[in-house]
Amino acid sequence: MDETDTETDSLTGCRYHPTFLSSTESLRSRASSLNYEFESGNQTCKSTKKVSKATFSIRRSSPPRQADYYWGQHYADVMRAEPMPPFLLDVRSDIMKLLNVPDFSPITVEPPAISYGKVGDSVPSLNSCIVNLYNGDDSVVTPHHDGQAGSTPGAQKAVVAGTSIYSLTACDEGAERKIQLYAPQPGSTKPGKVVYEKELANGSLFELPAAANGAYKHGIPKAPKGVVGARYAFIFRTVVEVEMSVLEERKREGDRKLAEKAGKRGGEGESGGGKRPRKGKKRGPTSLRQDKQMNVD
Ligand SMILES: O=C(O)CCC(=O)C(=O)O
Repeated sequence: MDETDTETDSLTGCRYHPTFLSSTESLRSRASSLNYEFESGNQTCKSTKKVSKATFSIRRSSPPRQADYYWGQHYADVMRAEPMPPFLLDVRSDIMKLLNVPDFSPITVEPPAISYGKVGDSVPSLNSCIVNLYNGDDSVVTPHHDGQAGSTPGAQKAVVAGTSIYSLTACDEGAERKIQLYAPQPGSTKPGKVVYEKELANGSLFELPAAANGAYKHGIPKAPKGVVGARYAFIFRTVVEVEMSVLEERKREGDRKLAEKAGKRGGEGESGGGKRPRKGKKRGPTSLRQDKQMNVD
C-alpha cells in the first residue's frame, strides 16, 4: 500500500486506499471457489439484490459452524458463518497491520441483549468477513446502515461502535462499482442526496468509519447497462455475535406464524413449512420492524 495516495473525505471521514493490493488475481481465484450460501435473488438480506454472499468468522468454536449472520428480519434465514479460511485471515492481518487496527476492540455501547458480549468486554477486531459477489449491472446494495450497537435500535447483530468497516475490492477489468453515501432525511426512511461517491478500483480498500456508518446510509448503485464481469467485495467488520439458538427459535416462531396466517387466509390449515412473505408485506414484531425502518443490515 502506498500511503501517500490515501484519500480522506472531509465531510464523512471515509478513507480510500486506492492501491491497497497490487495484484488481486489469487484473491479472485480463491473467492470464485467459495460457497455462496445466499444466492442472487434471495430475499433474506433486504439491502442486496442479485448479490451472492458468503460469510466468515474468526470464532473458533466447536462445532465449527457455530458463528452466525442474521439480518434482523423476523422471517429471514439465519445464516451461519464458516471459519475464516487462511487467505482471508492473511488479508485481515494485512489490513490490521497496515492501518494500525488494534488486536481487540472494546464494546463501548450496549449490544443487543442476546449478544455474546457486554459493555467493557473486548472482541477480536475484524472478526467477521462477508464476501459479496456482484455479477452484472443489476447487482445492487440499496442504501442502508450496517447494524451498529448504540446507534441502531433493534439491530440483531451489532457492529461494535467505534470500529471502522473495511471493504476490499477484487474485480475483473471493467467490473468496478461505485459506493455512495447519502444525506440523512429526518423523518423519512428514504435516502437523501449523494454526499460522497467513489468508484472502488481493483485492489482498493474503502474504510467506512463507525461515525459515518451511523450518520449516513451507504449503498452500491446499479452499474451502467451492459457491465459484465465479477466484483468481489471482502467486507471486514468487528461484530458482537448473537446467540444462535435464540435466532433459530425466532425464525421457527416466525415460520409458524406465517403458516398460521396462510392457513387462515387460504383455509389450508397449518402447513408447518412456513411460506415466505411477499415483498412489502408487514411482518415481524416491533423491535424488528425498527430495523426495517432504519434499513439496517
Ligand atoms: O460492496 C461493497 O463494497 C459494500 C457492500 C455493502 O455495503 C454491504 O454489503 O453491506
